Amino acid sequence: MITLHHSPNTRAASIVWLLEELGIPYEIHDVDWRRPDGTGARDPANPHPHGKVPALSDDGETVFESSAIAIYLTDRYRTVPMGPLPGQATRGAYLSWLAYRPGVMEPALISRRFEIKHVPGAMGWAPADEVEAVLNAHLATRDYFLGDTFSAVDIMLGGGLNFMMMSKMVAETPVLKAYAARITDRAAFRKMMGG
Ligand SMILES: N[C@@H](CCC(=O)N[C@@H](CS)C(=O)NCC(=O)O)C(=O)O
Repeated sequence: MITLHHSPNTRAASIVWLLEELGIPYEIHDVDWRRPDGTGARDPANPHPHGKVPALSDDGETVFESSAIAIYLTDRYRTVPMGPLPGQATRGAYLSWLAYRPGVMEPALISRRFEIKHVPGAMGWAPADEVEAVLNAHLATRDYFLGDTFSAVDIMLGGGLNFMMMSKMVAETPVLKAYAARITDRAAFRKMMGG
């Protein structure tokens, strides 16, 4: 049985959305975590090495980092194909955009939010305005990150983008607004939101 170490209103929501899209059984294990307002604490019942959420346990294996969890689940569970397998078309794009969320998009936009200066060449991510331009240009010519097909990238990266747009960390453009409406008009998204 899959156990998702989780807390409401965190990045763990993306994994709930993905599990709902896959339609596989899972248990939610709510844990405490260190919140930005200084409340909460690492929970010894959470197997994540930094006490972060999400973390996932499955068949005695622990997976942490949202993108790694997404790859693990979409490779292993094919009830509904939610991402290309090795050797299939768009696998490279799939891995690239999954890595882009924690490696580029989040650090760029969160740094800008906290007014941390971007040092070109030294930081592993790109300036926030450049990230916004890349995302807008990519989504201007396709419905989903991988083209015509909704995939786990639209949950992990697209869901994060939607959240950042709602939090005013990303400028709302007609392209991003239409994309966000497209990816959130889904039963699994509504279930994750508690509807
Ligand atoms: N890179 C991680 C980030 C996970 C993360 O930072 N989660 C937050 C909640 S949204 C957390 O658990 N923070 C607690 C802490 O930093 O100790 C991922 O993508 O899964």
